[in-house]
Amino acid sequence: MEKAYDIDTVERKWQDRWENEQTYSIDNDDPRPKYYVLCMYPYPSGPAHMGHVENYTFGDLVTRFRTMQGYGVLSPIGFDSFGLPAENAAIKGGASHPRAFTDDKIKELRASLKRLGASYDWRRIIQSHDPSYIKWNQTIFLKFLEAGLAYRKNAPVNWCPGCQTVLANEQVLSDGTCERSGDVVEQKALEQWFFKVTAYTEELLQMIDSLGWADFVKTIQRNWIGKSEGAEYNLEVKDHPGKELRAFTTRPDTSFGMTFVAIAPEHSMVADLTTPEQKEVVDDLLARVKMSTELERLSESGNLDKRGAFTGSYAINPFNNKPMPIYVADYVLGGYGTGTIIGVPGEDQRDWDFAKTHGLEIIRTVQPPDDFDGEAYHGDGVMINSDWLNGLPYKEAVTKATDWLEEKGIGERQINYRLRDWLVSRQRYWGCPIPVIYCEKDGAVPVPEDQLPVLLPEDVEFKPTGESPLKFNEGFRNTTCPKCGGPAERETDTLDTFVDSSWYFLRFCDPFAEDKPFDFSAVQKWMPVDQYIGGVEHAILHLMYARFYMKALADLGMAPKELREPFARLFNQGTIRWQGSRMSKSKGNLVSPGDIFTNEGADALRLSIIFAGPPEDDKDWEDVSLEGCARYIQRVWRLAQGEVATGEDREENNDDKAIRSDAHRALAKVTADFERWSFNTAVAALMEYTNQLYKYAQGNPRKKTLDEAIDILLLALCPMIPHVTAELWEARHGSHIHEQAWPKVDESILAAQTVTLVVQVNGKVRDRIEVEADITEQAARELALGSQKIQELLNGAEPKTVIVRPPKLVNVVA
Ligand code: ANZ
Repeated sequence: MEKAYDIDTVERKWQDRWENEQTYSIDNDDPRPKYYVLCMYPYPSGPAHMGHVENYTFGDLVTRFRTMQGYGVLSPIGFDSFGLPAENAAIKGGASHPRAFTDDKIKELRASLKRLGASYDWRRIIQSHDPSYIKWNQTIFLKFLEAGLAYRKNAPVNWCPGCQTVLANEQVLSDGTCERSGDVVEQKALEQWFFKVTAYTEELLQMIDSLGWADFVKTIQRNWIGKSEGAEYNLEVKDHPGKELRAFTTRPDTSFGMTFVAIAPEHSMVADLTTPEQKEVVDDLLARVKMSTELERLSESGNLDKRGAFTGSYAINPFNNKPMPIYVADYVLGGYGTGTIIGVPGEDQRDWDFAKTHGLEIIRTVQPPDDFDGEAYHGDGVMINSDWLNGLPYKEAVTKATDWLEEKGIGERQINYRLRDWLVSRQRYWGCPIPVIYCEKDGAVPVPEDQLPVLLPEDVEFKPTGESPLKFNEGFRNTTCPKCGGPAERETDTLDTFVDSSWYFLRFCDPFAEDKPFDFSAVQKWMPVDQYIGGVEHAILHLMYARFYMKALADLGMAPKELREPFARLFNQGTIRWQGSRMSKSKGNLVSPGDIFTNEGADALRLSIIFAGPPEDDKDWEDVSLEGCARYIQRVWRLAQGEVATGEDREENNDDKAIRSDAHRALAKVTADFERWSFNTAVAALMEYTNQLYKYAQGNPRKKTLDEAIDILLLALCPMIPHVTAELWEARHGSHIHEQAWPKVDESILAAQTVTLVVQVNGKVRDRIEVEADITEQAARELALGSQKIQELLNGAEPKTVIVRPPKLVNVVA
């Protein structure tokens, strides 16, 4: 492809200029209406990959578009720079130190974001590992601690008996053994730090409705919170008066179908209920459960036979006073509900499977449709086999059964949530130190604020022991108690990196503040984020934690109290794949943006990704038409440089009117498409318009019309291809396109409801006429045949056939 201009030089020229002139820097007292665009700040893993390119291209498009619309746009960038990969690189010898590794990667990523043409307020850069960020991260931790939102408790961790240490999940192999010693990893309870997310469960749930997020993300959030309404009730243990189990169920109506009871392996009564004869099988099961993860336990596959053991005891079903065998079953979780379930195989599939393998009876209590068989029935229906509930629709039976439990004093209505508090401590080096000191006399003492930040020591042994490397650094660990001055030890765990990303969007509002995490007025000015952009992999944890932080900070008086939600609108882009699979170095299918920047250019790459499909869809690299987009940009160049035509000064004719109408229609469509994140259709509309414009230019264009039409094209394209449009605009006007206003659509043109009627002679387009959208067939024929151009072409001859398709086409066969 012959290049009309030197892409690399032009793009770099503008990138330097945007950086030097701080085109997208914005002050907090900017008078324009505010708009806050934020792409999830990246983990610095080296030069940008295609995922980054997509994410930051969309963000940049929105930034430039909103700026042209007259908003004062805050568009910051930073780096989520703590985390495992940097530490692992140091462990594996790929880097001298996590800090050196991280700083290098940041440099590389920063350079490629600049080379992509992404424009930020570079003054506002935040890095999670900067002392200034650590300081405020720790200050917030201490505020949480003071308010009871941070606390310490025993929690199960992976424990390797061979190495005598804690392992991260990543260090446990899929067969449940330690990656180093090969020993079977156990679950062991250790003291850990938590954030009390559950203090906000209901608000986190209620406010989901108010968010401008995709429905599926809202559903993921709702399911994660997992509110379920049901009942808890007591079941007496047979032959042990006074001994009771308590079960949680969302379907008390099914109680007459109960054929067993199951308790979690962690249930406090397991040993108590297990008879001597059953001790061996129960112990066996407990040993196996110790090795499995919660996910494995909840999965519906696997050998169910091995997953339950009879305790030898029975519980009395209060609904019919029949004895039910009590099992220990791994699919009952210790941390949910009461850790005891009623086994109702007729309506619950896992209970069905369990009953089948253990030879337990199955009694249906909701009448399934006639042809239904072979599995549990979850649908609607009326009650059967249920004594005084028979004949009721099941929903009414739920209420009646619950009322009965409450009247008899056997049970109560109960709401349960799946959401758990957030375990924030990590036995890792490359993270934010937890600012707590342990003293024999005073216990856990917060580090005084004037001693913050607590920074990481540099000289640390990274070799994995499973325990925090900080533990072995005497200089860091040993300190004095801030209260009594006696010898004390620092906390050696560090904070989960999700802590860092839970409030960085607030710090962006005021990264310059030295004496506080951020100024209230700055946050009041910019928050909430108007458009948040990021991958769907963050649909649960990051978004939930950030929402929790916002509420907690507001309640602690650290953020404006009316600010409850951080992200007003959220967009989750799809991923770019290679023949259906993930692009990765190990698969050798990585397409490097770096080469494309120098060959086809950042503009072509940006445009081709925008054009490849709806932004939310996954795309395959094969569908990205880089070459096509590069060629398109060359065409725009030739057109705007006057290589096709410059036009002449004359009165406006029908052709001019038609192209002007095309321009404003395209502009109206692009504006609307940008608003609704339909970027690919905006590109399609502009490409079609460019074709019309090219043809117009090749005819007999009028200078004034051609100029306006090209200007509209450049302005509409510039959020997507910012470099080439800036270069062309400068050549045409001597000014900076990124300081121009978004062009106004001439509403009178749209209001006229006219369309372009294309007149072809023998299949070739010979004329275009603006007509009313509701033109009749007869009128269209007369107009077309009466056109001066067509008359000249026909030169008096009678056309053979005239095909009329109002309002868009008349085809004359001569
Ligand atoms: C009988 C029943 C019949 C149930 C039926 C469901 C459907 P959600 O809705 O997610 O809250 N359950 C209770 N505690 C459990 C635990 N600790 N571990 C595993 N499962 C537990 O789920 C509540 C339902 O999950 C409860 O209602 C119980 O099964 C089970 F047609 O009781 B159900």
